[in-house]
Amino acid sequence: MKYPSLGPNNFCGVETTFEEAKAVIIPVPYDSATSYRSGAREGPRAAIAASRQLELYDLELDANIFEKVPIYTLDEVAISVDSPRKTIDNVRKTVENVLAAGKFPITLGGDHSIALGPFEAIKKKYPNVSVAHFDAHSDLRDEFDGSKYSHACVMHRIAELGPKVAQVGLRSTEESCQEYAEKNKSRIKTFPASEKGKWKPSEVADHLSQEVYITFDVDCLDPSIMPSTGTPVPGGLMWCEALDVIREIGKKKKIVGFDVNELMPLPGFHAPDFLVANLIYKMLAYSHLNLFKK
Ligand SMILES: [Mn+2]
Repeated sequence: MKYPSLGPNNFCGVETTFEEAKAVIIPVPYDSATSYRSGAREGPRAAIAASRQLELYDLELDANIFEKVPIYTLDEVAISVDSPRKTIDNVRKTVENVLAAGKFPITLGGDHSIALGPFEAIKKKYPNVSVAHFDAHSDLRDEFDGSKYSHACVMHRIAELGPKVAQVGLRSTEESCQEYAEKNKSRIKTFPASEKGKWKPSEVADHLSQEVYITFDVDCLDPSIMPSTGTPVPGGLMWCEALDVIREIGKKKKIVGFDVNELMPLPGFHAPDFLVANLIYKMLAYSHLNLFKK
């Protein structure tokens, strides 16, 4: 006798192979570079578990997103507690393999430090790539907690590789970060959460080069909808506000990969986990808008 089931334990709970996939989920259960509350290592598993409840048909795009962009979920990347750099290298190599196979990489943190891995791989393939950075924090510190690879340093590590950066939803930073941003103001542009409504999504897209990598720290969102994160800050973007920016980037530019990080699941509170599953699914669609008629 057959019982109804949620399908395999992968993103969206789908029967799929690596060969037929257009997009690949890369789970990275790592949170040793966090500065406040840890637990983001549980993020990928929680997001994947929640994603199995997604309705694959999307009302906005009038299409089954999965049918247009089949997704395959890789095994979790091996992490190292010896040094963040070793974990980041493992992530970079995995993303390089996914890119070499001609597939679209989606890296799931884990804390934000891991975003350097996919960006290094992307930058090698797309030298002129720019970065749309969604976050409550600037993450521009050169060093934190005695490490250059703290999650508070990830955007400094990315920015020093030379891309243009749009920081969206910012509301927490400190002097050295401000000085660094000011020194590099032709490349690094801030779209603070406190001024939302004053800047337009199109201005974010216009600052970026043709190829765009998105790194999305879920604490960019307001803690009322995203309490499940290690360093929450009040006054963030709401769901539709964040989607409006990503959709605009997808319309005007070519999104070449993204990561979603810093989901720290709270036991018994599943709405934020499901939000992240929805976010990934929407970002996947906005990264392939040419495949949809709407
Ligand atoms: Mn953050």
